[in-house]
Amino acid sequence: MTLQIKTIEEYNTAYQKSVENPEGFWAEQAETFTWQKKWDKVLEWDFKKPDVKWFVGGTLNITENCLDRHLTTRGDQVAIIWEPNEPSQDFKTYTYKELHAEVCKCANALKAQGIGKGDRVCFYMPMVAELAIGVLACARIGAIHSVVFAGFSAQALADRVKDAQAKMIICSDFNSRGKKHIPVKQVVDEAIAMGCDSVEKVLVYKNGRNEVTWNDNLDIWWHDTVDSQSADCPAEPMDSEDILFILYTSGSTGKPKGVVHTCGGYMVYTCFSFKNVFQYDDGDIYWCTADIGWITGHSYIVYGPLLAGATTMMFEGVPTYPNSGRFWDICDKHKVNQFYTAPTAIRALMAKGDEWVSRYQLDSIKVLGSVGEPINIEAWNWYNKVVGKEKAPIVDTWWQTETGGIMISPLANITPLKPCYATLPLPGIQACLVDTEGNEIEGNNVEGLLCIKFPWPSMIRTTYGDHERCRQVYFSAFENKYFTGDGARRDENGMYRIIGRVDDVINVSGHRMGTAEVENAINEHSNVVESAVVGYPHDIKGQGIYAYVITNYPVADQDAFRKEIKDTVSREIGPIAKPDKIQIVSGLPKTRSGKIMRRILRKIASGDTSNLGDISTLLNPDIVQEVKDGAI
Ligand code: 7RM
Repeated sequence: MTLQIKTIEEYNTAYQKSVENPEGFWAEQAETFTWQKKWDKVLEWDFKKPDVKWFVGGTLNITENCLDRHLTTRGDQVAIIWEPNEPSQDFKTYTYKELHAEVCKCANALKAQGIGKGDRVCFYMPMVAELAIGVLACARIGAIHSVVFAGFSAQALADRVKDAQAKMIICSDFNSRGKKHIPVKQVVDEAIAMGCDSVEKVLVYKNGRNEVTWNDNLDIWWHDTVDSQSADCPAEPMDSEDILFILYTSGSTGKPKGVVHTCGGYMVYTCFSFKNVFQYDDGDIYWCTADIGWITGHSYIVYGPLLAGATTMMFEGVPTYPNSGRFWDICDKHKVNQFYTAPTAIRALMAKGDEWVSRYQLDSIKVLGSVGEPINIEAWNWYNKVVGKEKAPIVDTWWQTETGGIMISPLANITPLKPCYATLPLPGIQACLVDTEGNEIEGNNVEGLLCIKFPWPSMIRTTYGDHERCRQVYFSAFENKYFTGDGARRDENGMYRIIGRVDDVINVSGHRMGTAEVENAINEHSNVVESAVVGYPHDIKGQGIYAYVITNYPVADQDAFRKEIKDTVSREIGPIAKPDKIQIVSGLPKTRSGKIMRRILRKIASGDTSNLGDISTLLNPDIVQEVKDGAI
């Protein structure tokens, strides 16, 4: 059984041990899992390369730990509750036994289609239970899954499929989210037409009633191939450091990168962090509202909860359909004990009024979680009072796609809370703050750049196909430290508050976006010469996207032009990356070396032009007035 810390003294002891003897600490955790072969060495590391290996020489299969291991003790317990978009439609449940059988059937179907260990399989699938089943089926046979959020465009999907050289895409035919019906398979067809030559098969789960275009050479129905398979599939022996999955995420430059996580360490850490942060106890119903297309869904809908033998819920819909009480309706309906969502959803629901919440009992809720972006004090207070009735601790969990699991967070009912603070690092997480020169900032009541100075089991191993990029982005800024890209404050008690990104990454509704990525998309428009994208404070989304655009020739109809820009971005990346505000400018403030002065653009976008600092050294100081005057 995974260690479950119960008191702050136990936390302190565990933390201390994890720093003094990390190998001993994590070996003890790892012992609680099923290994086909035990590791020879707990840890080998070198942040310079970087080269990090946990549980070296060990062999395991994560699905044996998510499924088989539970069959004797909790085979008939519900593993997954699937709640549909339409409240009138029946929900579905899968017991551990049933889930095991479904995963094995799907795994056998993948094998029958020629998928084997090390092959990449892309998912472009809405939140149906078959997404979790498919992901686990890949893990069962050692295929590497790469889930692409089903809100991304065909172009974005094609980019990711090509980068991973995926042999198969698994998708659904259609998808309903709220009132929207999305032709998922059609997007996959478009992506394939963009030259995804590595794809040999497209496996399609039938989720809708309408017809789809069919290519007999490529397409296969899920029900035609999965349903008839045997429910017994041996678990592929995986080295601790074999790749479990790739997940693409945005950075400050260039194309999204494929973050690579490996089998052993990811397993140990996601289970440990899940159990301890949420204080999950047997019999609890746990619900994380994220999409499996993001890391939160990977680690805290699928792997962490199933490893811990929990009952985890998957929700197909959106918080506002059929009305703004939907989340709370689901909490009451399934007697949810731990509820984990994003500040953007909290703010959106808060804006709809308390009456949507007070209609419901919500008496089952024991723990509330927050993830994805800084939570502002208004949202924190509302979540605490109106949803939690001041009885449920809020765990503000800070972590990243690259960290694989929650890094800094209260442990529910154990760590003292402080609004808007992620509080303390989990055992095993050696967080520190550094200045721009890389000197560690000691003591309390300080602010700096957040780094981690010792490996933890679920950390990023590489960026797929480009190890140098991994080194450069995360390990080159400060010697012997992993740099998070976030700025943080440490208060008088050593508690951390995450301030936000210090690089050119913006966080829109908890979705990470590279400003360069959005600029590249905007520049695809034929009348755009150059653009600059910055974030600005947005009441609901946290940050909104503000685009400054220089055009080739004058724009007659500005509204039409703005719509074209938004359409271009939707096509290149997806609707989530559409700029909220677009300002046409004749130039951008630049340094003498030609760098865009984003600091100035950020200030103007946030409506704060009182003090733009020294602009006299700019290449084109005159442009600042024009940009200010035209601000939206
Ligand atoms: C899990 C996830 C990572 C970035 C990260 C931060 C921001 C995430 C919090 C947060 C303040 C939090 N992965 N972030 N959680 N900021 N408080 N509790 O979101 O890779 O998509 O994003 O999100 O800037 O670097 S992610």
